[in-house]
This record gives sequence, C-alpha cells and structure tokens, in this order.
Amino acid sequence: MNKLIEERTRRTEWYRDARFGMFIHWGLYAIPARGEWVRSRERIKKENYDYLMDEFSCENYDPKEWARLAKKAGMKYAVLTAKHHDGFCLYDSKVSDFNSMNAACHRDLVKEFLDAFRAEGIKVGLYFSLLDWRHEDYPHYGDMHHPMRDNEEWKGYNHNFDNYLDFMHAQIKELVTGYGKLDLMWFDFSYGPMNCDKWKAKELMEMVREYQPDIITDNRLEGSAEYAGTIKTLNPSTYAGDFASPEQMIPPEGIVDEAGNSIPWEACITMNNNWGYHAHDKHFKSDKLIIRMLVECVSKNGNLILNVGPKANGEIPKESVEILEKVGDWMKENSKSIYGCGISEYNKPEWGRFTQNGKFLYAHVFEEQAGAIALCNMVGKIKKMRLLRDGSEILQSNYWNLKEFAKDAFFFFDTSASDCYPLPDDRDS
Ligand code: JFZ
Repeated sequence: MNKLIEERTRRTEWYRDARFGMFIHWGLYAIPARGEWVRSRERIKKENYDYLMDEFSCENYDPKEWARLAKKAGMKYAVLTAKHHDGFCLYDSKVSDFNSMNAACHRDLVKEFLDAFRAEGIKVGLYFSLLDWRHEDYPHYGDMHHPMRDNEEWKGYNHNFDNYLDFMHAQIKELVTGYGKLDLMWFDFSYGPMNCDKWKAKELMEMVREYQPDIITDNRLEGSAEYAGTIKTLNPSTYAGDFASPEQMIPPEGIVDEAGNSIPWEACITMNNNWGYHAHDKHFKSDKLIIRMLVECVSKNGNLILNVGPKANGEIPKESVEILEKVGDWMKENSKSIYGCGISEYNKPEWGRFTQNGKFLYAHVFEEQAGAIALCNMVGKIKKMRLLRDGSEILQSNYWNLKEFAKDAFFFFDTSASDCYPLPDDRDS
C-alpha cells in the first residue's frame, strides 16, 4: 500500500472510531448575529468591523460547560474556529493585534477551550481560515470571496502575497507550537485560483508535521468545493489531508478512493442554517433528524461533525443545548451502534439502516412498517437479537413483527437500535 495512505490509516484510527464531533464557530460575527460571513455579504469596511473587538467581552464563556455538553451528547472530538475569514484570532497571536487578548475579554479563548475539552477526554482540533479578509496583502479586488471585492478603492492595489503567506504560516506555527498536542487541524478553504501551491501547502504541512507528527487534517488545503484534491487517488500528495470534508450534505454513497476503498470522511453540518450565531435563524433540525444523520454517516463509514454557533457572550444557544441533550439521551443507550462502527456487509434495508462492528450488527429502524419488518438474506445468520437499550431479547415471532414496538413514532425510533449477536456463551463457538 502507498506509504501516505498507510500513514493516514494509522493516524485516523481514533477518528474513524470516534464518529461524532462538535464544530464550534465563534468570533466577533456573533455580535451582529447574522452569520460568520456578515462582513463579506454586507460589504462591511474594516473600520466598521474592527470595533466589534471592543465589545467582545465573552462574560459567560465557560468552555468547561461546552465540554460537558459535548461529552453528554456523545461527541468524541471538538473543533473551534481559532481564526475565521474575518481574521480575528481567538488566541494570543504575536503577529496580529486583531486577537482576543486585545479584545474586551482579554482572554486566550483557544487555550481555555483546549484545557477544558482535554480535561473531559475529548480530542481537540482547531479550524484555521486560509483566507483573511483583513490582511492587506490578501487579494482584494475581484476576489469573489472578499468583502472589498468590488470596492473601486482597491482596484489596482498591489498586494504582496508572499508577505501574506509569511504571516499565515507564522500564525499556524503559533498554534502548532504554543498549545500542546493538537489532534486535528481544519483548514478552510481552497477555491478557484486560490489553491494548494498558492498557499505553499507543501512547506506548510512539513512545518505542521514537524511539531505535530500525529495531527490529522481535512482536505481543504488542497481541495475545494469542486475538487476534493488528491485524497481520493492512490497516490495522494503530502498535503491532501487525512479526511474529506463534504459540507451540509451526506454523500449518497459514502466516499471511496479510485480503487473503491472507503477513505475517512466527515460531513460538517449545522444545527440550524448558519455556522456563526444568527439571532433570527430558528430553523433547527430536530434531535430525531440529527440522530438519523449520525447513523447515516456511520452506515457509510463516515463521521458527523455537528456545529454550534455560540452567542457573543459565550453561551451556546438554548435550542442547540436542548437538542444536544436529547441526542445525548439516545447516545447513552445506543452509542455502541455508533463508536467503532461502520458500513455493514448487508445492504441497506427498506425500513432504516444497518451499522456494523465486526460480528455485531446494529439495526436502526427508521420507518414504521405496515406489518412485519423483513430481514432479507439473513436467514440463519442471526444468532440472537436484542434491544440495545436494555439488552432484552427480541424473539423471532417479535422481530418478524417489530410493529409491536411502535407504540408511537418517537418510542419506536428511540428504541430502534437493536443489535443481533451471539449470547456471551456462544461467542467463541
Ligand atoms: C466554509 C466557510 O466559508 C464557512 O463559513 C464555514 O466555516 C464552513 C465550515 O466552511 O464554507 C464554505 C467553503 C467553501 C465554499 C462554500 C462554503 N465554496 O467553495 O463554495
């Protein structure tokens, strides 16, 4: 096997077992509360955005509480935006004054996040934006993603991109050298003309690996919305990343390489319709849908990283908290069907999904059927079938007619993950 693929497989072992993570988009944009792209979308000038740092006091920021919530929800890793496209650093950057030490809070928010999540035994990652809308050597005029893209003042401005790269590499170096062991780095993102070579990606990854040999990264340093990069080939580049990062969708067939083998991937998905806090976006997905999304990812050998957008004061919106607590209730009884599980050798059934871990098959019943639930092509394969929730056995007469468990839709779903496995006695036979 290709050495880079071998290393990727080794490095991502914990990650492929973890299956469920928390994404956290937090920054100055939480103050206007219209999403993290507000500066670009509304063409806000620097002087009309910078002052937000004087208001960013984060008085209720308690990352220990975030970490407890993530743990309760069953999340095994978490990724915080150390810097988003607006350029504001949630850490003590020595190469930019636009950071949280100089904001009203005067705190290193990244450090506190890392300490709190590590203390809960949750793996930690940082999101870092390759774009920086604030740096004057980042391309402005005509760049489709820049707030000043059509501002005539910038026409013909001669930016020095190498200067920008020195700055960007220095910021990443601060993160990988100053904060202990990081499990994951989430780069965002390449697009059109701005791609791998432009970022000096090869040198960048060499530097990152020098200080963090086991860190895993997403594929967006090389890849873009249109182009996954070489991660799907049998000969990936050194900066192809360790996992693919489909956004706001679950790939219909999972993600495989050119030889048809699964590669690590993670669907990043918001709970409402925004990454950053949005005061009026109340379009939250139900806990039931989120559980199904998680099961779907696992059934296709992927992960789900679910986003929260804390308010400017540091509180996770109460809607998100309530949903995550309900997801946690389900995980408490059913997480065996998630951690360490993946695609099943059996085809997707009509009524739901299978996840599998070795000889343990987990049946997630999503749809109430008119009559019996058919377990096709499994005659003689099932030794025992039990409810995962309480371990109680489901007799053949019952599992042919699981409708019995459908007292109502929620109950039906809540108890849906059952596993079929040999009783302890016959396990080795
Ligand atoms: C990016 C960010 O822009 C967004 O704010 C969020 O952080 C998300 C997780 O990642 O989203 C993208 C990236 C690329 C495209 C669109 C959204 N794109 O190329 O169209």
